[in-house]
Amino acid sequence: MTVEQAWIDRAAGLLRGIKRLAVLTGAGISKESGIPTFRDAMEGMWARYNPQELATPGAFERSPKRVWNWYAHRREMLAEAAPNPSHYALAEMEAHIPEVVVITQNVDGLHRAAGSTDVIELHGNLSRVKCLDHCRGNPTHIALEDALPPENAGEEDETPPRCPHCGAYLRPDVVWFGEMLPPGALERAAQVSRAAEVMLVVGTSGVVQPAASMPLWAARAGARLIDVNPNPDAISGSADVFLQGQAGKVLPRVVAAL
Ligand code: BV8
Repeated sequence: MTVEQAWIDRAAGLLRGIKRLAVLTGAGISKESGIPTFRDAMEGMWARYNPQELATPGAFERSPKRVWNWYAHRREMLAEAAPNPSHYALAEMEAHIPEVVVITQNVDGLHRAAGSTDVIELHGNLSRVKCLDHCRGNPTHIALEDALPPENAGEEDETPPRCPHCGAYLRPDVVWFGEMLPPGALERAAQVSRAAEVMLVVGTSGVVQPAASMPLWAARAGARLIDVNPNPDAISGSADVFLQGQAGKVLPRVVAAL
């Protein structure tokens, strides 16, 4: 489905001449980089798990090595992934709009890789691991090559790699369901949402909180909303412009029309 040029022009019209743009992105923007969204059925050995059951502190407590392996698998997929035209289009917007802040739910680091200079990672970053016990402060980041090896390697109760300082398990530096968002990230994302003249929402189902409330905070403070998604999502109905299409096809056209 190709979005009518009139709608592209309408979105570009809302963006032209503004000073402050907030962008909220979700897993959908990375789909064209080959990274499955949370809604996609998980492939292969992970097909029988629901991400929301694996991305929790309880899952890690019950099966630390399984959860560790799931994130190791995702890190391997990420190693093959590159930013797609939608990531580059957002980076290019910085040439047209003085302040562009990308607030992302994604943990893949692709916005910075594409050149966006102001990115708030609400849910952490898959490429970083940290000590489960925050033994040198929260977070205590550990380079994987410095980790102590798993205990009981090859056994049923094999552990994840461990912290070289205290021996606790390592865990991915991401925000699990039921965990607080990084304090600085949430506060700044709320402030940026409320100060924005336009919020551009890309590739999110608008389900996961508190990220999903940010377009509401922006609109209540007077921002116009543009939503980009091939499917209607929880935000489409309240958007000033809903561009129903793939971000990698739509966003470059919006930038070209600026
Ligand atoms: C918290 C890191 C305080 C891990 C993730 C109300 C208030 C506060 C909390 C809650 C609340 N209600 C419920 C909660 C609890 C929970 C929550 O939101 N649950 C949901 C399921 C209802 N929230 C939390 O726990 C948060 N913590 O609030 O702390 C607290 C603490 C305790 C108790 C209460 C409150 C923490 C949430 C963070 C979870 N971690 N990621 C990891 O990645 O492993 S979230 C995870 O889900 C990813 O970040 C991912 O981004 C997100 C899924 O959402 P989307 O990004 O939207 O992706 P999704 O797959 O859903 O949709 C993709 C969209 O893309 C689709 O619409 C599709 O159509 C579209 N698309 C597809 N292709 C394209 C496309 N779009 C554009 N172009 C394309 N080509």
